[in-house]
Amino acid sequence: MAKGRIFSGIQPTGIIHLGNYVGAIQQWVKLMQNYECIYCIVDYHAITIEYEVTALRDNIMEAAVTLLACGLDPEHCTLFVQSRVPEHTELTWIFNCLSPIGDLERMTQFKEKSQQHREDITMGLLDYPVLQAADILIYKAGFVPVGEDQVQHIELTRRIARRFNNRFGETFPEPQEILTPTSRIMGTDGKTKMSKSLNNYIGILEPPDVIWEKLRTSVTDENRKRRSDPGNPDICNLFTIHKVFSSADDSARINRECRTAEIGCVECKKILYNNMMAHLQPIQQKANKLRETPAAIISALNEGAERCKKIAGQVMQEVREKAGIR
Ligand code: AQP
Repeated sequence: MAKGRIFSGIQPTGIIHLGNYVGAIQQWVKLMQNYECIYCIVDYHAITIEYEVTALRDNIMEAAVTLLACGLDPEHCTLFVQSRVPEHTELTWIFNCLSPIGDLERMTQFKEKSQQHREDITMGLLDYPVLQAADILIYKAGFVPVGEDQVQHIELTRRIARRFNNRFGETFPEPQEILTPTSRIMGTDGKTKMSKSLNNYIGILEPPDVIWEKLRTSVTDENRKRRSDPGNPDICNLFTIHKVFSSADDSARINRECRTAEIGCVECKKILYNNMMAHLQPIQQKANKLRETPAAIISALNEGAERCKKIAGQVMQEVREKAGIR
């Protein structure tokens, strides 16, 4: 018996990276065992910033390949592409009419993305979290596994659900976020959140030599200027990643030996690389195999969309009736 319904999504904006994997996808896989899980490739979110048409198509397929290779199993979860279920955008409009602009302007992601895309700040970018609220609530999902950066958007989703319920009668649950112990991975620059759209990511399907080069040049504890200086793993992004991929013994040793300068950053990175690749290589092999049968992937996505259309259609009907539409 499932403990409840889960919804989460990922944008097809580029190569899926360690942050997405550790902050969200690893958790998505585990949750399939106990929850009814709906996972979505959110292409309408991906077009809120400038994009290339052909790249978007390729990214949608690559996102599906990556998620399946990471262990999502269409027999035990629903995987689909957002735009195939138009009720997401229909519900967004209703929610727009309940959402003060000030709430949206205060969102940290909007402020950060507006800085990155100064020439191109669209309504879509501002409205991103309302669409996200509709993604979750169109399935009346109770839980949303996300990275720390998305917590503010889940809070907004709860506010939107509350506003709808107060105005039109009890309809939506107030969903809770589910965070992993490592819910924020910084980029290779050590300063900003690892992001697909920034040049600071390590893609989980990138070739081993590329991954090594990115790890080798990643920023660690910047106060450690020389090999003989002791380091501080507490402020080192790579130690955060060690705790995910390295054994408890390796992590404990690195924690100890970094503080006494017995181990240097290059050696530490080599250990991390080996442990990480032992984990990622089977995923990479599975992805290569999946790419050989694109028709099977498209068929899984189509089936997922059909299942979602049924739920979303019913919820939208209830929403229209309560809101006095038709
Ligand atoms: N650096 C991160 N650490 C932990 N979790 C992360 N997530 C993203 N980056 C990190 C989580 O991954 C899930 C999918 O993210 P998304 O594709 O919906 O959008 P995002 O958060 O905007 O991810 P990116 O990589 O930064 O994409 P772009 O650059 O296109 O905006 C979410 O659960 C997110 O929390």
